[in-house]
Amino acid sequence: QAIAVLDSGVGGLTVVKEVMRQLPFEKILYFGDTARTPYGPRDAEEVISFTREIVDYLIQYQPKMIVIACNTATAVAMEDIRYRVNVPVVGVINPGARAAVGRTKTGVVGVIGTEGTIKSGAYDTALKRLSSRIEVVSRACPSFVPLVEDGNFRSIETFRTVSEALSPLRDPTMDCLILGCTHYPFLADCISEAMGSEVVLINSAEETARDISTILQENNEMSDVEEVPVHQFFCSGDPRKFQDIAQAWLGEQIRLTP
Ligand code: DGN
Repeated sequence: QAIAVLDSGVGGLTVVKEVMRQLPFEKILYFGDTARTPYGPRDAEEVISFTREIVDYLIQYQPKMIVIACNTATAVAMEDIRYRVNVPVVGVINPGARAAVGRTKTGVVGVIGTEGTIKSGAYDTALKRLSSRIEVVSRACPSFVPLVEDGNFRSIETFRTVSEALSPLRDPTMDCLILGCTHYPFLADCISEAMGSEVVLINSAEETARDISTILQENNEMSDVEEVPVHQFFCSGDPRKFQDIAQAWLGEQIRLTP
């Protein structure tokens, strides 16, 4: 049985990469909704309905777990999906919040994400639930996802766009910045350069993969075959573009099912 991972596009591959590293014998089924990306500007109802459709598709493969590797969908659709399926559902917001609370010394945590994620206030809630002394500074960065979906990670224009979007966030007391969109680790070099080396970037993938591992262990569902499986990828948009980005990011050939 596989772990099903979904996102609005290529962003969830940042979580896939970490699952492959921490849990190399687990088979992954990935769905990237590249035809309907970005989810960020869409209203909650629409994101919930897209997420349901993808989950209904993936569930046919009888996965042992669903990972919503999209902050926008986690923020608005996680509870709905939990009621809909009878396998564990893992999101990316609580793991990212936990990692930030563990790392910050000043207690001032930045959060960047899509408009949908920031508007939902899901990170504020998750961070404040973990620690009442955390001060949250957040900002929506709608220009980032299209850059990533176009494979435009390191150009001068990308750096300029990132730097401009982040300039209002610069705060000398902020020591952690949560990459509250799974697309953003693709832009980590530019984000880090724009924020300065004193700001630690929090990528929720590592912590999410740890949650996945804990749940599999608790349920006694870790793969018992010590062999690297062939993962399966689906996307709703341009297959070539998806494959190029996925292979470059994961550093290996992928099997994309049309
Ligand atoms: N990767 C998604 C997220 O983490 O929010 C959404 C990106 C998007 O569709 N705008």
